[in-house]
Parts: sequence; structure tokens; C-alpha cells
Amino acid sequence: MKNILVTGGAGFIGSNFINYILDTRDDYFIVNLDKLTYAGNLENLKPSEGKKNYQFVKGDITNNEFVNYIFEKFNIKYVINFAAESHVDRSILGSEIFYRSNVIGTNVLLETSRRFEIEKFFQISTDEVYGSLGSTGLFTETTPLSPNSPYSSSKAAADMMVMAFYHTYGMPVVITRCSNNYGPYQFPEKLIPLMIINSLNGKKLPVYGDGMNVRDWIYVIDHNKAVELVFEKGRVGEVYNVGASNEMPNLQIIKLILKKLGKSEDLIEFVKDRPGHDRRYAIDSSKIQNELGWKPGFIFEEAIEYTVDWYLKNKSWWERIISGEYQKYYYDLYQNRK
Ligand code: NAD
Ligand code: TDX
Repeated sequence: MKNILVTGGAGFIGSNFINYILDTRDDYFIVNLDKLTYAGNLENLKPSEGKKNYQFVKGDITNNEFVNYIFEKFNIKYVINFAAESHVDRSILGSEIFYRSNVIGTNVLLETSRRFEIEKFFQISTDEVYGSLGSTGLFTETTPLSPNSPYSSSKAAADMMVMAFYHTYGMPVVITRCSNNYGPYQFPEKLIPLMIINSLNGKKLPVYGDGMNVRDWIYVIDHNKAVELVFEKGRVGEVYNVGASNEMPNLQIIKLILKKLGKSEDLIEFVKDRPGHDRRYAIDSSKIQNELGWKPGFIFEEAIEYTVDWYLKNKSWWERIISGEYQKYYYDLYQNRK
């Protein structure tokens, strides 16, 4: 049994990771440490709740003493760090919490991991650390880091720190840098869920700038399978890019969602551009493909259809987010338990 600390496991990608892992294997014991910020939702983990190899702990990765206590209590040997403030627009409104959680938080995890001499430290990073591409070219693992937003600069700082711990202390680290994820349980402030929910509610769809910024989309389970593979077989000290070679301008995705829902394109509203808005991201994932044999399994057209259907079928999930009720779930589950 591997005792793994998964941080940020109540968020979008982390919860999908835990549900997927606990559904498919029984050799991992997962401690999910999550602060339950606005983005953390324990309702995402209903499929894993009560499983014997799963334990949720509410806590902040910046809290040194508490992180130390968790390592000791659960004999943690592995860390997979998903925890982060993750929304670019919020980082533009206020950057402090981004540097606190994403940089200081990673530092606390690294220092604790060093003291406990853990066997692997896995940093979940993002393609945004590479900055913005022009109309051609792809991000490779050797593309220089050139982040443009407070969010991406905090993720880049964390990546550099992780590599410094590898070079200085010989800590067994790995990093993945993935492109834009989509799928179930994504918080409704991100492009795809926001556009689905606004369309269903007959609300305007805010398109930043000319709507021609390009993102490279990957289904969340494909990302998580890559994480599992890198966790098991990735070479220590290495970075692996993860992407499904599925570039698309925002406007194209929005129109596709409207079509699928039978709604009018009149809902589209062009609004002021995001400051410093990166124009294009696109990932070269040949390293993980050639070295570890990973490849994306989901076809965009099918997985986006499934995703839209998921939001249609799980209206109460996102309505409880919009009403704020989801934040009471933790107390119902853990605090009021007799
Ligand atoms: P998310 O915002 O949905 O979830 C983040 C989770 O981290 C939440 O549950 C939140 O409560 C928790 N958290 C935040 N600060 C914390 C702290 N200080 N201590 C403990 N927990 C804390 O994010 P996501 O979209 O699931 O992204 C997960 C990770 O993957 C992030 O590191 C992000 O940078 C990276 N990533 C995301 C994408 C994407 O498309 N969403 C793509 C590539 C990489
Ligand atoms: O209302 C909107 N209108 C709009 O045009 C929103 C929320 C977004 N956009 C545009 C901005 C981007 O070009 O859509 C694109 C996607 O935006 P987001 O969903 O905010 O994602 P992005 O900024 O690309 O970052 C995401 O991918 C990389 C995640 O949020 C990050 O955590 C991850 O690292």
C-alpha cells in the first residue's frame, strides 16, 4: 500500500483523480488535504466517500505544523500536489493568495517532504508557465518559462522551487505541465462550465476580446491517467508535458456548446479583454508518449458531448454551487455527525 498525500483533492482535477484512482486500484491509500476554498467541493467526492483507503482532512498547505502532523499521522511517503488557486481572472483581481498558496504552500510541502524523506514529490503544473505562443509552434519541456499572469507566475515559481529541491537535496521530484482540462465537476467560473450554465439559464456568454484566443483542450480523465503513469513510471527530476493536441479558439467551443444545447448565438456578448490575455497555448506531448507510452484516449467531440450532458444531468450540483449551499456539505458530513 502506498500512502499518498493528495492536496487539493476537493477541486476539479484532484477530485476526478481520487474518484478515478479509488475506482480502478486498491494499492493506494489516499489522504486528501484540502482547505476547501470556494473552489473545493466535497460533493465531488461522493463516489469515494466511505472507502477504506480514503481519508479527507480539511487543512491549508501553508500551515507548516499541520502539514507536519499529517505526514506523521498517516506515514506519508508520496505527495501529489494539486492544491492551488487556479483561476487567472481572480489572480488579476488580487495576487496575494496565489503566491501564498501556490508558492509558500508548495514550499511547506517540499520542506516537510524533505524532513520525512519521502519517495516521490509530484508537482501538478500547467502549460501556462511557458507563456503565450504566436500562431505557430508548440510548448516543449525545454521551452523557457515565461509566465504572464500572477497565476502562471506563481505556478512557474513553484516549478522552479521543486527543481531546486531536486538539484540541491536530491529530492525525487516529477512535474507535469498539462493544457486546459474539461469534464465533470469543473467549477462554473471556468470557460466551458460557465458557458454551459449561462446558456441553460438564458444568460449572456461573456467572450473576452475577439474570442480567437486558442486553448489546447484535454479531457480530465486523460490528464489523470497521465498523472498516474508519471507517478508510477516517470523519471525523477523530469518534466512531462501533457496535452491532447486539440487546439481550438474560444469562440468555436462556445458555438459548439450553444448548438448542442439548441440555444441562439445571440447570447454571445463580446466583452473587454482579460488583461495580459495569453493568445495561444499548444502542447507537444511527444516526450510522455514516447517515453511512457501515454496517449489521450478520449475524442474531443465525444467527451465534450458527454461533459455537456453531465452538466444537464447534474443541475443540482451546480445550482448548489451558485446558491453557496455546497459549502455547508462539509459540516453536514463531518461536523454534525453524531
Ligand atoms: P481547482 O481550483 O478546481 O481546485 C483547487 C483545489 O485546491 C480546491 O479544492 C481548493 O480548495 C484547494 N486549495 C487551494 N488552496 C489551498 C491551500 N492553500 N491548501 C489546501 N488546499 C487548497 O483547480 P483545478 O482546475 O482542479 O486544478 C488543479 C491543479 O491543476 C492546479 O495546481 C492547477 O494549477 C493545475 N492545472 C489545472 C488545469 C485546468 O485546466 N484546470 C490545467 C493544468 C494544470
Ligand atoms: O468568461 C470567460 N470568457 C472567456 O472568453 C472566461 C472565464 C474565459 N474566457 C476565455 C479566457 C481564455 O482564453 O476562455 C479561455 C479559457 O479561460 P479559463 O477557463 O479561465 O482558463 P485559462 O485561463 O486558459 O486557464 C485554465 O487552463 C490552464 C485553468 O483555469 C488553469 O488553472 C490552467 O492552468
